[in-house]
Amino acid sequence: MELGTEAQGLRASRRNVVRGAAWSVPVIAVATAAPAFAASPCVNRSVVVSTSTAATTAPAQGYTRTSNTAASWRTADPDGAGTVYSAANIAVTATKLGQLEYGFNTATNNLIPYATGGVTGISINQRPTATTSPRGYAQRSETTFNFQRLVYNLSFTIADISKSGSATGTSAFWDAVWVESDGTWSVTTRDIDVVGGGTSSMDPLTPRNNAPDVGDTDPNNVTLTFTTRCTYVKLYYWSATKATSSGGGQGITISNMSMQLAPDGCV
Ligand SMILES: [Ca+2]
Ligand SMILES: [Ca+2]
Ligand SMILES: [Ca+2]
Repeated sequence: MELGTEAQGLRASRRNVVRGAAWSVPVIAVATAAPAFAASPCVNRSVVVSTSTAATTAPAQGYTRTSNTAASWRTADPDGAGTVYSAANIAVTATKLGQLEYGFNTATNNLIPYATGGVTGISINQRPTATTSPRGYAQRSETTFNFQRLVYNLSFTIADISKSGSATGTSAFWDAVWVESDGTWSVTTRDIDVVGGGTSSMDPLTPRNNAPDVGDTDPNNVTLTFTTRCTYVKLYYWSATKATSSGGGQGITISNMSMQLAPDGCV
């Protein structure tokens, strides 16, 4: 492993919390003539998104990685073989700008599934093309999750928003993330080491200056929860350090994604 790069093993050891599926209860209007057990129209149901590819029912749910720049994700079907609800497809695409390449310890491990220690998600991994490459927002990846139908109450965790080095020394990498979406969201759970609003390139989610995360046991995770429906989430990810020290590979994991889906025909 290069000096100053992040180790998957460190991230694998961190504790994380799995969010269980919370199924909506159909609302039955007692005082009306609604047939027993009939769900109200357009009642959303919750689903989680797994990176498991061991689907046993068609259409398969799970995660299919094509390359560093493309993958497809599919939720569970909210009512299984039932015909009221359908699963949602999520197209994942990545681009990069500046002197940056995909992967942090190998050039082929961007958008890799990550399912360890109770976390199911995908990792965004990148590094400078050379140790002397500049750092900062101009050298960034842009990863988009396009939901191919409206999703409600989206929630996911961005895990391992970290930096290398000491509080006062130089850093080989310094994670910084800006989250763009057509939905409204807020940070609902935040590790104490993570600062920033995450709403622009000038105010990213990032480790506070005196809290390098390498080697500690805090996960430096944040959980985002949406209060409106949305159709996409775009993550701008770069290294905020101005240093040009050796290494510089960096990664974050998008995990524990859950959402609600409307019945077919409802919006
Ligand atoms: Ca179904
Ligand atoms: Ca990281
Ligand atoms: Ca921490």
